[in-house]
Amino acid sequence: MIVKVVNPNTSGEMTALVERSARAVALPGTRVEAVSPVMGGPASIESHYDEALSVPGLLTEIARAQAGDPPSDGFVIACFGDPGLDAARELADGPVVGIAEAAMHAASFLGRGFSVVTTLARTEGRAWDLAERYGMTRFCRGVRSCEIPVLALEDPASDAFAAIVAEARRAVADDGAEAIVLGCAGMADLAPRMTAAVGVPVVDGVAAATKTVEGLVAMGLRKGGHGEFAAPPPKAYTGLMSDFEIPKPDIC
Ligand code: 5HY
Repeated sequence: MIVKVVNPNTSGEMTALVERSARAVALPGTRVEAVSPVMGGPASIESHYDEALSVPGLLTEIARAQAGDPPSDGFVIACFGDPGLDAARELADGPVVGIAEAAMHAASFLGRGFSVVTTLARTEGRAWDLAERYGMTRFCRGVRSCEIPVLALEDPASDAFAAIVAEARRAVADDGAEAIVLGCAGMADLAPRMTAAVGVPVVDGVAAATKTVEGLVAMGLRKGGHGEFAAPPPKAYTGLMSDFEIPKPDIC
């Protein structure tokens, strides 16, 4: 099977990191490929504006992989806001899983409650929105941030690890968290070291989403052809968006 991991920001370093994290947990027969949008997009996603403008690039990569030879069997959206998840599910035949969705569900199997530790405070609201959307608020004890910009996670001088560990320890002490959800794809490689440092399971959403997609594909499960996630209706798109036109199906 082929699992396509799409990092919706344009950081090549972060795309390589999420690919390593996904490949580290994939089964021997699973081919994992990670991409960033060829058409471009935000260097990192730290606001609603960034997130909204990362979606066209994300959807282009889903459509490209869907039409690939061979086509990808499933998709991971490797950004903690799970941007464009519903639109991607309309486009893709195979399962599409966001890293926030997968990490929260995985953490809910590991204890009575988890806390999310993310990058900037301004993204905390989005994490709460997703916890609500996924029915995870009864498990989510807290959403915390450590004011480390996404791209600073890649900079050893930023001391990001110490700051994230400190916030996770506060989540265990003050929120009563029995598991920690990492709130950014750029933290994917920190989970094992953080689990040792914090003393509770630390969940990397990239790994959790890769295993979830792999499991769904292995069970032969994919969306039905009807309902909310049916293919988008044919429609003209104009101007700079004309490439997103949904062609009428060939009825021959
Ligand atoms: C992410 N941003 O996972 C989110 C994290 C965040 O570029 N990749 C990003 O802070 O929202």
